[in-house]
Amino acid sequence: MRLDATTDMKVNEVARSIKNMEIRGAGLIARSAAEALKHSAKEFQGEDLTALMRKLEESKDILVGSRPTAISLWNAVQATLRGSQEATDVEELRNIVVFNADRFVKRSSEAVQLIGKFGAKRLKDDMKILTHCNSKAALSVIKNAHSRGMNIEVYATESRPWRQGILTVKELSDVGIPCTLIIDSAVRWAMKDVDAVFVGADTICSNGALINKIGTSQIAMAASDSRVPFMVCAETYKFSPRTLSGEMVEIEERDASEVIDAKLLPPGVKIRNPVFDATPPEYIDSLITELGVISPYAAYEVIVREFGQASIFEEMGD
Ligand code: RUB
Repeated sequence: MRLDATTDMKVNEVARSIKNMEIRGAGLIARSAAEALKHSAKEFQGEDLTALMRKLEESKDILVGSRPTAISLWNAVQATLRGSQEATDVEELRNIVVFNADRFVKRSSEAVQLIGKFGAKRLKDDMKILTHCNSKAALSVIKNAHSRGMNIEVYATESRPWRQGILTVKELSDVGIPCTLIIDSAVRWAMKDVDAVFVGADTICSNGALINKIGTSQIAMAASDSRVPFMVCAETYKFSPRTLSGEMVEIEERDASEVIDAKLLPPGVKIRNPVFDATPPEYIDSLITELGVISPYAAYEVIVREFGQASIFEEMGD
């Protein structure tokens, strides 16, 4: 990541916080990037339109470079800068960016609420739900069902190495939802008690595959083996137009020190720390989006509806 002293501090600060995971989860990353671009536009001094345009482009690159896997980040900056080329002066450009950023943040937050409502209709009283990592969208479903008076219990995976499962059990316990924390390797053991799995998404590919926290694909396989529905909660800005143009999703690999202190291991032992994995569409029962509950095989239609086939290839420079 390039941290540029001429780019405003807010963008650098947000990019740094995304990189070091103070800001995490694909939805929050996206909203924070939109807010950072808005701040950049608002703080710009002077009347030089080209200078503001350059500054926003630099800010976009810094933000997009902060974490590689979640398409929500890229979609958020694209949505925030949409139409900016048409601006004829600084004031107009600033207004476009502020309007777009506010709209993105509002729609994104509303989408999480709608997903909660739609998803809760798939739950019934006394169900046991398993969730992985810490997804605002997935937890929105569980909280919505609870707020409608359903008695829901949750198995939350620890999600090594960052242990986001602890955030999940705190968030759910705070609203009175009974939780059991399990280590990641206990998923298959727990599946006998589980009625449905709800997870979030970092990226939905054009073929319907899900990219989410490492271990998600093993959970999907265990769920399939036990005939437990595997549901994915994904706002439409988690769908990737880039995969439609043939790009593969880059799976982030973080520093080995997050897994274990290498000094504790015999010399020469390698450590790998992949952060996300891919779950094929055949393991996914439904995608819960703000447009409704759909099949993973409808991902292509969502991408074209949301991003427009022509504009996808224009934006990619193809
Ligand atoms: C978080 C993760 C979440 C998705 C969706 O990974 O994989 O399941 O980002 O989250 P990390 P949300 O902790 O590495 O960012 O529904 O909140 O957007």
